[in-house]
This record gives sequence, structure tokens and C-alpha cells, in this order.
Amino acid sequence: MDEIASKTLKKHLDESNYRKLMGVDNQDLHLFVAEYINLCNPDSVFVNDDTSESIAYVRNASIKAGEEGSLAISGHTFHFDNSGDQGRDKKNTRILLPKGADLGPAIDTKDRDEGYAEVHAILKNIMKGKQLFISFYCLGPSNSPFTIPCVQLTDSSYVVHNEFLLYRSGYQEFVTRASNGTLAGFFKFVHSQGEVDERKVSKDLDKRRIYVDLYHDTVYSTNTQYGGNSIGLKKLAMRLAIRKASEQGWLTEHMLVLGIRGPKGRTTYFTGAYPSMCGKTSTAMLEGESIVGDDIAYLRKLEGEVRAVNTERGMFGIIQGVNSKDDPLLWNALNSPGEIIFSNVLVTESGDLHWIDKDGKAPSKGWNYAGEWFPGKIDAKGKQIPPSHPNARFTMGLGNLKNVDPHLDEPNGLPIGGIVYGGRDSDTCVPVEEAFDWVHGIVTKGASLESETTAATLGAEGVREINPMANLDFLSVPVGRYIEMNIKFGEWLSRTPLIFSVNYFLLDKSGNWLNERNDKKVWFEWMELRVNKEVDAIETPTGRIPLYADLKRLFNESLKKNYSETDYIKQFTVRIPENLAKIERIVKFYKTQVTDTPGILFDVLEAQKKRLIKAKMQFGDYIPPSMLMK
Ligand code: OXD
Ligand code: MN
Repeated sequence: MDEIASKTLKKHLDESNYRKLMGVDNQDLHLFVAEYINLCNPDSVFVNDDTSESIAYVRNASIKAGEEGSLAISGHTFHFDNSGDQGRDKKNTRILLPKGADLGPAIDTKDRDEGYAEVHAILKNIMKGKQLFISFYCLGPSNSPFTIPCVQLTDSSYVVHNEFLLYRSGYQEFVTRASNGTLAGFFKFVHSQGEVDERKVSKDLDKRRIYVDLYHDTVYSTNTQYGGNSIGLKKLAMRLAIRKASEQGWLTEHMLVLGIRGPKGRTTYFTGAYPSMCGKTSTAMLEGESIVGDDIAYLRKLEGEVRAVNTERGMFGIIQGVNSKDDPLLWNALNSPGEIIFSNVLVTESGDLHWIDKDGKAPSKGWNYAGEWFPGKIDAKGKQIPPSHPNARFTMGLGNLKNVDPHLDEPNGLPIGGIVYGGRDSDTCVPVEEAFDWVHGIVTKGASLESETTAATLGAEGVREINPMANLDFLSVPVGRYIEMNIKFGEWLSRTPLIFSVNYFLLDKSGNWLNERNDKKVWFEWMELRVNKEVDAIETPTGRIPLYADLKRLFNESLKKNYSETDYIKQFTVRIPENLAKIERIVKFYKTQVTDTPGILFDVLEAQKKRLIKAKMQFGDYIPPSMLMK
């Protein structure tokens, strides 16, 4: 090893931690660790080798450091982030690019040399007086074609604790790959929470940066604790993986993976992309079905089939609205003993919790991300502070759930029958619709996904935005190239998944929901039957929709609900003006915000526009499904 690196490691690591690090016999790793020890200058270093002692050490460290506190139920802990650090910081998240490289106007980038210098200046001595934790993980099941090994450096035991719960451990994978020479290309994450105040929350938010160095597979994150900014393997790794996937011909997607039980004991697997806070986790948790993952999936073509894995093994889920009636499985897990971290919820003196729309009333007193709380408390701008933040979260391993799919760790992933795209759309798309074919689906459902912004990111809520495949925030390749990759991915398959759209957020003219929360179970059961060619559909200008009789039967069988034809007509009427307006917005986006849009996208949208205009001339602006039945 390089002499300076060797000296640094020997100086900063005690004998046992040095031994653990050297257990991974890889020079690149040692040089990387030594470089950031020299720069960040921690007081001590802890290497996590995934033994139960190491895990216990970190768990205790988080309580000891005050990053987490214990709660009444055994294994439950809480954590607060700064009130200005409650969501993903899109403004300060940048892809670092060398001179001459360009990802187009829709993706925020920064000159690599400038960004690198800036973040390295912030990192200098940032860990003085602190301990550095080094941990190893695998994205995807270990020892599989999907596996990406990752190493995380952080001074936050809260971040490490989250990662224990969310990712498959990777020390052994590093040891094995280092010894057989297959460790090249591992992902690297350097995080520091920076200085914390008396509540142990990051205080230098003006120095919050999340910089993604694509060409060195490294991400830097500073002066933030919010999981979406700090947990390297989550949305930070996604950017690295999207680029890797684009070079190797597979896909990294913002997708859940879910098993839907069909007739005769069959399970059909779906993936589904939804922007944050648009029903992704509650879909993954559908009662009677099985969850493989709720956030990020890798998709590969293996022997002519699309197969998918959850890159994670836990959930960093939004807790607002979780209640015993609508989410019985999650409710049970969140109220049972077991290892769970709750962030930015309301904590009472007795160690109980409250969050927005939980069963029961908010207590009259407690502590949350904004300090001591009581009903009616207002912030500096005179706005009422809710008991918990709308983006408050829980972190929990999928093993805590009764509905976890038994094939979660299948090394070759699960065969995918359908791919679903869903956004927050109050007035345009029907609740469920099948695309005519792969390319039509990728263009009109995935690439045309629109959604209203939510509290998962900092900034205004409720603004309609185009969000291709719900993945725009994480793209690290030009948008056009990404769409092209998706189109190409559907070629040369012996079994092509069907593509669908769903919309849980339709409103009537008076602003009332047109659907109930659990209706999505029926949409998925209908899609399962379509994938297995067991029900017919009605062809509309925008895709294929269910027949009333099939939905009536499914509502009755699955939800014990009488589904009226009036509701069906309200929900499934084709809205021509809204659909035409949507096409205008999408075309404008791809003409002005994307410089490399594949021509086929415009062709497919133009054909859809023509079908809509033709139907309008024949049937008018709002077409009930019965008029389109052959
Ligand atoms: C998430 C997000 O946390 O997308 O999953 O914001
Ligand atoms: Mn997400």
C-alpha cells in the first residue's frame, strides 16, 4: 500500500479496527478510506464487520450520542432532523460533470472540479472530535448478478443504524470479492452531519451539499441528516446505479416490487414507479398480497424475461396517515416490539408517539422536529406547526412484516408480469389503464408521468410537474437517453411485461375523491388478470380499460363492496380536453427541457393526439366507456 495511506490507517485505527479493514484486501478501498480520514480528521474510527457486536455497538452509539432516543416499545427509537432539513434538498443536490459533458436542462449539474473543491473544503476537519463509522453493504441480494457492493463513511451513527435496517450487509461480500479480484466498481459514500446543536441536529444547513461524482462512483453529503440526503445507499446510490445501468443495458428504477395473488394459487409480480408520497408504499403493502420492496428496483433481462430485485431490504416509509383501518399490516408492525427508527414524529413524555392522521387524538403536549409542541403552536411565520412533519418517516426491516414475500432475496430476482406508473393527477387519467404495447406504455405512461409536488422534497407543494418514470430527481444520464434505454429494454424478450398506468387521486368537480384508498387492490387484481389473459378490456384512445362487470365482481370478491355503474362511469370516462392538454405539456417539456428526445416519443404522442381528436369528433369531449365498447 501507498506509504502515506498506510501510515494514516495505522495512526487512526486501533488494532482491532485495522484488522477488520485489512480483512478486505483491496488497495482502492484502503486508499479511499485513508484519503477521507486525512481530510475529515475524525478522533477515532470504527469498522463495522457485520458481527452482532459491531451492530450492537452502533445501535448504542446512536443513543449515547443523542442522535436517537428510546421509546416505550422495546426496540423503538426516535430521531429528529432540523426543521429546515425535513426533505430531499433538490437545490443543493448536483451531479458533478467534467468539462464538456452535458445532461441537458432538466438535470442539475455542476462542474466537477468546482464541486469537488467546494465539498472537500467543507469536509476538511469536519469530523474533528467525532467518530467515523465505516460500513459495507450490498445493493440487491448478495452473490447475484444484481449485486453492487458499497462502502459508507459517515460520522452519524443514525445513518449507519438506518442502513443496517435498510440494506443487506456486505462485509463478507467485500472480503470475498477482494480475494477473488471482482471488487472493482464498488460505490463509495462520504457523509458528515457536520456540527450539531444541543438537539443533535445538523445546524450548518447553508453548507448542506449532496454532490454525486459519477465518474468516480462516489457521493458526498454534508451538513444534513434527513435520510433522503444522508443515507448513501438510497437516493444517492440511485444516481450512480442509473449511469452504470445505462452502460450495461439494464434499468435502475424508482419502483416498488409486489406479488399479486391470482386465481389457483398463482403469484404475478409487478413493479411500480410513483413519485414520493403518491401511494407507492401503501400499494406495496396491499393486504392479501406480498411485498418485495417499496422504493427502488433493479431490472435485468435474464433468459428473455424481465426480472427485478429490491435493492433494499427495509422501508424508509412515510408515516403520515398510517392508521389501523387502512393499513392494518403496517399498523401492527409499527405498534409491535422490534427494531424501528421513527423520525420527525411527535414524542410524548411517556415514550409514546403520534403522527398526522394516526388513530386517536394528538396528545396535548410532546416534542417534535420543532421543539416542544402543543396544539395550536405556531412557527416564526405564524403558521401552525403540525404534531409531526408531513414527511415524518419510519425505518424498519421488511422482516418485521407478515406480508414479506418469501422470495425477497432470490439472487436472480423475480419475473415481472406488469409494470405500473402512477402519479398524483386530479383530473386527467383514469384509475387504471393498460398501454397498447411496450413502446406506447414507456412513452405515454412512463415518460409522460405527471404529478403534483409533495412534502418529500423541500419547496412548494401541489405544483404539477412532469416526472419521467418518477425518476427525474435521480437521473444521471440525459433524459432522452434514459427514455431510449427504457424503450430498448423491451426488445428481444420472450415474455414482455404489460405496462399500465394508475391514478389514485382523481377528484370530482367539487373536489371530492372519486376513489377510496383501498380501491387500488382491485386495480391490481384486474391487471393481474390482464397479464394472465383472463379478462377482456375496452379500447380507448389512450389505452385499454376494464369492463364494468369485471370490476363489479372484483370489488365484491376482494373488498366486499358494491361497485356502482355510476361510480365506474365517473371514474373511467375518457376526458378528451384534459388528455389533449396533457399531450401539449409533455411535448413542450420534451422539446424545451430535453435536448436528446428520441423521435419515436413525438410520433407516439402524435398518434395518441390523433386518436383523441377522432374520438372527440365522433363522441364529444367526455366519453363514457360504454360508447367505446365494440
Ligand atoms: C423516498 C423519496 O424517500 O423518494 O423514498 O423521497
Ligand atoms: Mn422514493
